[in-house]
Amino acid sequence: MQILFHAPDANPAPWLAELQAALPQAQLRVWQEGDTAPADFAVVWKPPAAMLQGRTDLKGIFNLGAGVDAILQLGDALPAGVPIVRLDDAGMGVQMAEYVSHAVLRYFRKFDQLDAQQRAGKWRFVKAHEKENFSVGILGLGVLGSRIAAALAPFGFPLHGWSRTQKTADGMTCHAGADALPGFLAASRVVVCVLPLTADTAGILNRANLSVMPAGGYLINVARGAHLVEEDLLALVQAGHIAGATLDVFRQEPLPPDHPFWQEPRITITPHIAAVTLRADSVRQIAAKINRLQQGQDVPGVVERARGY
Ligand code: NDP
Ligand code: OXD
Repeated sequence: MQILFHAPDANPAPWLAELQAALPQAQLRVWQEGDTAPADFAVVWKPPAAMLQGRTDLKGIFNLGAGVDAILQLGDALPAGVPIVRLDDAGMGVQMAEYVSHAVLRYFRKFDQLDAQQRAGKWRFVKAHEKENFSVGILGLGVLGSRIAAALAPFGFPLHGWSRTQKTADGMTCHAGADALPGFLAASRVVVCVLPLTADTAGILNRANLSVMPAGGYLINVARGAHLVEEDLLALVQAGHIAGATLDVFRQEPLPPDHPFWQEPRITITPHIAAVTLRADSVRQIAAKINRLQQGQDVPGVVERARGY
């Protein structure tokens, strides 16, 4: 079994060693420009078109992340009929739960204000927001969105969720489809975006939609930078309708030094670290799926190309 590897931001050596240990029968190689020798599987992050074009010999392409926007933008360069398999949680769910819980609680308990008071040497009582009016809405109720909802549930915030197909979940009001978006937004004091980036969801965090949120709303975007129209958020924060935001993803990454977000204290910036790809968990998951595919069995996490996730 031949496996191609390509992950430009990672050191390939430990990946190859761990994949080899998990799949002793495999022969692994880092893909190089011009390599068209046969292969059975590819393990990739942001692959170039030349790596995958015409490779109908592949039995599966494993994406080293949950989001598949970067690979799907290769369009017709992707070999038809070859399953593209994304990471299903693989240790990202708990990281997302930690990140979003932290951001929600920080805003709810006004820790920014408390930090500023400490820096100024002030001892002053600060009341949390009122919980019954502090509803949290999650855009995207898939693998990561449902893990975030489960982490927030014990705090007792009214919870809302929005997805393409209707869900039911104890303790959460579930909204589905484009027509239900305004009702979801109007009901969500805090909006957490954990949607895949698709033609339908690009730019969804725009002025019109963010304006539907209650005054004093707060945005947490852990999905993709292109979900957010950045100048619209800035205008709404500066106008006071949106109280602030915690953003992990941006249209341009790294965020350019002259980007106005850096100068806006109500916007908290993190460098796309909400949930990182964990090597051991990912290797375990990919090896198990390769073994299943080799035996002709189905695997979870196969991307529906037409729907974009
Ligand atoms: P899933 O595919 O499991 O879940 C996607 C959810 O979004 C589903 O509930 C789906 O609805 C919903 N959805 C998709 N399109 C629409 C639409 N048009 N309208 C309404 N709902 C829609 O993805 P994951 O939870 O695993 O990951 C989500 C995203 O998180 C990734 O695509 C990636 O961009 C981002 N991510 C960011 C990371 C970071 O560090 N910042 C790390 C990992 C992921 P339905 O259930 O009905 O299909
Ligand atoms: C992912 C990411 O999609 O790291 O997994 O953003």
